[in-house]
Amino acid sequence: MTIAYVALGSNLGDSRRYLTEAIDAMERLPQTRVDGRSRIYRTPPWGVVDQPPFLNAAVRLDTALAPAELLDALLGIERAAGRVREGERWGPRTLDLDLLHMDGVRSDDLRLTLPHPRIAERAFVLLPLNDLAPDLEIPGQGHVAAMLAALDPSGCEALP
Ligand code: PH2
Ligand code: MG
Ligand code: MG
Repeated sequence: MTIAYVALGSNLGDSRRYLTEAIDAMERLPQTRVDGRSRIYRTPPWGVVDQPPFLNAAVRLDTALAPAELLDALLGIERAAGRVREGERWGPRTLDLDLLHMDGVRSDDLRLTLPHPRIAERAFVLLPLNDLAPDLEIPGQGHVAAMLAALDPSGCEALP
């Protein structure tokens, strides 16, 4: 079994429901268990700022799926949530599931880069990841709590 961290995001439709249903769907994946979940955060849009705020969260999985299998499974959950991949990069979406890191795995092919290359820049990823694994070291980027401390998370708030 391998530990994997997945970031969840949504800023279209009933975002809270998309996130909780995605976590339920991950729990139902073969050979996979949801081992921890973060709080849900409301976060200002990053990258393309002219779009609605996001809800973001993260989960820790314990899985026997290979990285490519897990990626396919996550894309399937996105599609089931009505995710359409057209329109601009970083634009609004019902559900985004990004594989952030798998223990001991590096991947640099066209479909999957692991660890995810932009963790250190994103408070909307690091805040929930810090709920789950403040001491985690992302190879090549740093320690989760230290990366978060270097960012300005203002405008991000945990939902009750
Ligand atoms: N996802 C993006 C682009 N910008 N901003 C926030 N706050 N949260 C996201 O999940 C997000 C984003 C592309 O995946
Ligand atoms: Mg994303
Ligand atoms: Mg994505």
